[in-house]
Amino acid sequence: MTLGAGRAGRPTLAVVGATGAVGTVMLQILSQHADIWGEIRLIASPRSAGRKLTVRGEQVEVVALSEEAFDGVQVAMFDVPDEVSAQWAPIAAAKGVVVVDNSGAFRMDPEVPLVVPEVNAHAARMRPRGIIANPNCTTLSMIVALGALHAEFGLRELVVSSYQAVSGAGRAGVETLRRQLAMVAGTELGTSPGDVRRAVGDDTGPFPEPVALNVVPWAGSLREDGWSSEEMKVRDECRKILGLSRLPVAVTCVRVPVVTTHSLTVHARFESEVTVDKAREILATAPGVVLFDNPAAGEFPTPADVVGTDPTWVGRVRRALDDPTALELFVCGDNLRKGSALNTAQIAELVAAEYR
Ligand code: 2RA
Repeated sequence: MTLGAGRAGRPTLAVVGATGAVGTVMLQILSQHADIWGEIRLIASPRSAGRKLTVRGEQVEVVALSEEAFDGVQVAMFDVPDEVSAQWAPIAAAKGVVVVDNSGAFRMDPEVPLVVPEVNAHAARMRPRGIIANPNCTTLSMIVALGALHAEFGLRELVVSSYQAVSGAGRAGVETLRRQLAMVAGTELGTSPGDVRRAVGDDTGPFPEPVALNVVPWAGSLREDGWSSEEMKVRDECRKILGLSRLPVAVTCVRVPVVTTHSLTVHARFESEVTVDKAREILATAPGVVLFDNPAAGEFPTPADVVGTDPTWVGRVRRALDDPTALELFVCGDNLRKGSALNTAQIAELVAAEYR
């Protein structure tokens, strides 16, 4: 590819998994953000090699994942399945590449920092394995707002329910919802037990139940005592990012018929009494957060309006009725932007700043 004028001497970035759902959003973000990179090399599985994708207004040919593909690369963002990251991130890191990994392979590794730049940017510099992990999208959809409140009030307990969009389950999740919506559109379904299930058939895609005209109290795979992997991720990741290793966290993850943007209800208990006014002031000024909270005017965040935007949107800010130390919030965040690609890009940009 041709380097644009003035890009010489800047760090080379590799995007591994460039053709996937998150990779596609990543290329948009790289095209929108300040142009800090030299070459941007696009890497994917051998079957995608040779495809041309547009980034920064230029056509770039995708190359196959191999050890040589990392030659001359300073920073690599990985948006690939856990097992691919587990194999290839250490290979890239051994060549001196700083890997920003968006899989679950390294998030809880004590030698791998789990970074949200607005909350714990400092952690990105301590990376003994040469790998920095990006949190899961459900954690990321709320943690910027929580981090700001924690810095002021001191978090003591978290109770969360998620309302997760189908794109969290990848392209297959989106295709499943769209297919099922087409099957139920214009019908009177949703009025008797099992009528939706019979209409959409046995193929429920990546979900255990129909997702159209429904909510499904499940995301991820089964862990001990009935918890889901997604619920455990939220708990473990919040603890690690906030540096609160014993924080009590209770999570229920639910899939809803929304294409993109995860929502969460949050009950957050703090060290001492809180006021809504102070909480609103913090949220209104926290970088990366938008306070959108005027219920009298029907104003609160919803996925339909938040999708495609970068910030964490917060509304319905209330003090708990029975606990003056706790707040209730409704939070929305685009799971493909801040929940994935954007946070990964922000971490990579932190690392790139070290090369200046
Ligand atoms: C989901 N959070 O929404 C997951 C994806 N990492 O299924």
